[in-house]
Amino acid sequence: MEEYVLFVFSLLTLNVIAPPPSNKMQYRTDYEYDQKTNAFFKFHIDEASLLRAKTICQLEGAELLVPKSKQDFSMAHGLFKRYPDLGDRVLIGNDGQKHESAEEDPLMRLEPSPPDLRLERFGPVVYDVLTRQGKVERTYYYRQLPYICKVEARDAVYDGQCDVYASDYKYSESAGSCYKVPPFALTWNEAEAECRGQGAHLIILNSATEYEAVAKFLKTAPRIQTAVVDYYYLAGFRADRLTRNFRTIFNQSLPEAGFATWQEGEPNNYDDSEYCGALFRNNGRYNDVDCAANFAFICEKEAQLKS
Ligand SMILES: *[C@@H]1O[C@H](CO)[C@@H](O)[C@H](O)[C@H]1NC(C)=O
Ligand SMILES: [Ca+2]
Ligand SMILES: [Ca+2]
Repeated sequence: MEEYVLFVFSLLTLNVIAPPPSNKMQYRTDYEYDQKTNAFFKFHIDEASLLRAKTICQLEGAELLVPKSKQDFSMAHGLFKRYPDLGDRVLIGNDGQKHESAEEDPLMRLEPSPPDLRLERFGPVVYDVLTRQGKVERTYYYRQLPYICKVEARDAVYDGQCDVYASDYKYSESAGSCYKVPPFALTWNEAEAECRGQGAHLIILNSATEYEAVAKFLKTAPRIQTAVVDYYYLAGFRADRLTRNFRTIFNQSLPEAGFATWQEGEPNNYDDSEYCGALFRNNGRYNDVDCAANFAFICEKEAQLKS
């Protein structure tokens, strides 16, 4: 007992004096830690409207960057530097301060209004941008821009049982895995990247037991409004373009993975455009769907073994 107490004590002391490098702060694999701000950042080089940028940051458990401190500006500057070709402005959140208007860029007015501009209906679209030179400017013309998400270390969620950097994963004891339907629809490639970002992967059924657990999970799974149809969920397998052999993201055939039951009449490769895997909401069976269409998807992470 004394030895045990001593052991724990020395561990604690060690931790206080010098945290080992393996203990370094971690969030989603696509976020990076900055010690000076004690926060995680992600530079989204894909261009988005203000509404979409805010939404995506939130879905990633973060917020659209509102640069406040010197360290925020210096971090943003560092992120900018990695993309010399990117352009000179990123979208940022409104800090409530007054800022000079950005110089008018005549090109902006030629761009068509995006569909989700209609959602931003509370007055004129006014937003702040951060320039490469570190200046905050106010803009009145609509334009899609890259953006930066930030989450404070204390707000960066880690689910220890499911070993993922996200909340709301449902643990299934019989399957030994955790599942989540993120609240937005994506293409197959984007969905797989999003699951990976959380530390998970697109779902793969590995046994009849897991199939049953997932069929049950699907009965209460959310329907995603932005999906082209709301009764499929993307899964972690796809077909080779030439052979149409389906393999999982871990390069197993479906029988090797442990479950290979298709819905009746599937895979039908409708319109020769269905090369990606999905499962039916009503019974969990497999279907082939269009890789480029936006569908809901299920991320899976094998649960941590309890010690
Ligand atoms: C996947 O597995 C197949 C069959 O075992 C093999 O021929 C192929 O090289 C593998 N692909 C990758 C990317 O490892
Ligand atoms: Ca699985
Ligand atoms: Ca199909």
